[in-house]
Amino acid sequence: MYGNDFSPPDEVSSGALLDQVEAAEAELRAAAARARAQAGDAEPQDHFESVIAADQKIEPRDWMPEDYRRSLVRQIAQHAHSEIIGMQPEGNWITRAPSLKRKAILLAKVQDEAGHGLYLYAAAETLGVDREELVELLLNGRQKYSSIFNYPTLTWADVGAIGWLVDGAAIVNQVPLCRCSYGPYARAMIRVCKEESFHQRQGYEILHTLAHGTPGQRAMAQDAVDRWWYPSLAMFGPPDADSTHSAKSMAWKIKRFSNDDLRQRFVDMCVQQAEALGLRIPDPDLRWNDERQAYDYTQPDYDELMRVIKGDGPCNRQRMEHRRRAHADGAWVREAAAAYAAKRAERAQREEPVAA
Ligand code: FAQ
Repeated sequence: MYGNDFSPPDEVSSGALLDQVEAAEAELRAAAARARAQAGDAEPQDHFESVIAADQKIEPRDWMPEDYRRSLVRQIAQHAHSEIIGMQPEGNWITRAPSLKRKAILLAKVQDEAGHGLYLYAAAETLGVDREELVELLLNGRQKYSSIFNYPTLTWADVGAIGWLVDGAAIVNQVPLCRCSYGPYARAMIRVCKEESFHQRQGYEILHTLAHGTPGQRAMAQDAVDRWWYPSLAMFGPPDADSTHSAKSMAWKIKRFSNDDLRQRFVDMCVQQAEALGLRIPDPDLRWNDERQAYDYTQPDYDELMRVIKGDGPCNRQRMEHRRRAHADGAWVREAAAAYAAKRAERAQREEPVAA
């Protein structure tokens, strides 16, 4: 079948299918309640804790503490906003990519980031919040997005450095989130991580090509790595001692590793990759520590991280202005989609078969 060459699903039968899904969900809820009663932990809090202790998933239909729900909404929304705002630094290079092939790859990558935003907003919505509400919180500055997207992309090599370092850091951070205790977030992360791996490779390949090109291209690649290294280390958040959410998030198995543990893992991974690229990591104190079996390295400037998070980075204003403008420009699309959905719902109601 090609394009529109298929008949639309029969609305009555899709209604019946949804009824079947609803009935199956109700049966699952009842089965879960029976299992709890049999196990003797009829209290929802006990059930929640036993699910977490057994490394199982909390699902939207399950009872969960309000704090757990709120913490997930905060993290997932911030993550979703990051994917959407994160389209800007690289989107800036789509029209200037050096070849048709590079342009096509970059277009696909930036579109993937939009898709990640959508999976994540959808995961957040299973927690009883509305996407519109979350977007509003971003636009009025009450929710954040990752600090990394407040740095400028000055040359084509920055697209390579973002792929290698920023997507690389995102993978190190997000692979453990595939085992997060909240089912919809964990499942969204599996798909996101698969796509991020491709993103990282394309960045690495851009840098590899530049690093093995003319002296000018090589210098451009090194300059990009010099500028993106420390902001990438800062992506993992404040040091453990200053991390406000880590203790709770780790007890709830939302986060599986601390900010510093993931940062270390990232540094250890990058050293060999930089050698293979033939590029230098801009840290004179980077050296292998035999005792710790890990690299010693210079920490990023956490005061700078806090300034950027609070809105005072090189591109914060520009990023938010662009997002507000894009949101306003898209108003007619949202209105049209809502009108169409209302029309379909009205028609489905009119045609709904009367129950016998
Ligand atoms: N930027 O107590 P913690 C990507 C905030 S996606 C901004 O340690 P937590 C893909 C934190 O929210 C990148 N804010 O917090 C891509 C909290 O403030 P709050 C995004 C930061 O949650 C690639 C406060 O500081 N990834 O790159 C940052 O336990 C290329 C205290 O911190 C995710 O969101 C920061 N760097 O740990 C797309 C992953 N760090 O909320 C396009 C999911 C900390 O109390 C192109 N998130 N803060 O006001 C996480 O894993 C966690 O939320 C952390 C922070 C690790 C980011």
